[in-house]
Amino acid sequence: MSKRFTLHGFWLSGPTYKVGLMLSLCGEDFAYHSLNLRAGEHKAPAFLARNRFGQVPALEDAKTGLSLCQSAAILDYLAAELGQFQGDGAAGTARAREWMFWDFDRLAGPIYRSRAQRFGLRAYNQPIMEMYWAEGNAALKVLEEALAKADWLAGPRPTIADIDVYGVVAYAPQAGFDLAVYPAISTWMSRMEALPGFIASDGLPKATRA
Ligand SMILES: N[C@@H](CCC(=O)N[C@@H](CS)C(=O)NCC(=O)O)C(=O)O
Repeated sequence: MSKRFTLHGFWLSGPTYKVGLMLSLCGEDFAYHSLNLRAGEHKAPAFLARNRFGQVPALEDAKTGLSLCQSAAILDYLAAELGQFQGDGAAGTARAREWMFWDFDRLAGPIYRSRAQRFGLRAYNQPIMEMYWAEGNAALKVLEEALAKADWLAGPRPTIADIDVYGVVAYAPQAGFDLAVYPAISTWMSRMEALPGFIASDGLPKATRA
């Protein structure tokens, strides 16, 4: 049977993982189109028609005919469409979005970029790496303080804010950040990993699947 959602992405991509994790936690089996970023498939006209920004991920929804991009916007859309992992009311929705916007503003850059450097995909100089180190730890400290006071980021239950932020913090060890010094984050990660349908960050398909 054909699937409602097709995720276009790359298995090493954190933003692709966020969307795969959301779909999986929502119990949605999805088709997957793996793009070869080295070959520039994400800049080809066929893909630019799905994502004008030329980046993975993109999500195709066969039910609405929409093709969406930007992982945080996709999580927001899925939460509304599937009625799962939403914040409570307008206030809870706004709180969840605050965390998602903060994530890409403060947390994702230093962690994803430090990881890319370690994987040999980027060649930042020492002062830039030191800046990412300081910025990454400053953001992790903010997260640690929030999670020392509450089990979840935006209300009494897990929301897309937790899924979005988890989709960055999961890569922190590969980026060289030591999560052992952040006990509240580590405990929250265990709570996330215990949710039904959880998939780990290396659990995205490595090839296209129908
Ligand atoms: N803010 C975007 C970031 C997406 C992003 O950075 N994707 C990377 C892969 S992890 C990409 O496609 N890079 C290729 C490029 O930007 O040309 C999102 O959350 O979806």
